[in-house]
Amino acid sequence: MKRCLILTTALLLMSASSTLAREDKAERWFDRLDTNKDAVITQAEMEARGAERFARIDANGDGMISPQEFSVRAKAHFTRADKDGNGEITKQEFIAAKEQWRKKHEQAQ
Ligand SMILES: [Ca+2]
Ligand SMILES: [Ca+2]
Ligand SMILES: [Ca+2]
Repeated sequence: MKRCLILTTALLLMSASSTLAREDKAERWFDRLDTNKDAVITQAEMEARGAERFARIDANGDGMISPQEFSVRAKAHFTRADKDGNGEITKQEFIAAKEQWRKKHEQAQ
């Protein structure tokens, strides 16, 4: 279940950055996972990355993501994207949020 959730989250995050060229995206994704920069991704590196992401969502740190914790996370994303706070995300707001997310992650490189 945990792995499934991590995978789903990873896929969501990957699809959110679809404006980047596919190869460029794959390269960045690889670089981010390859924490010791030896050009290979070990299972430990993969798991470390997943654990980090998991820990960010697991607000009370009990090692499980409850539906509430997951929806808190989703709600935070929604609130951030909904610039005018009217409870709806327009296409413009969505595109702007995606762009913002992409820039944030590029800076984090
Ligand atoms: Ca490595
Ligand atoms: Ca929890
Ligand atoms: Ca709005």
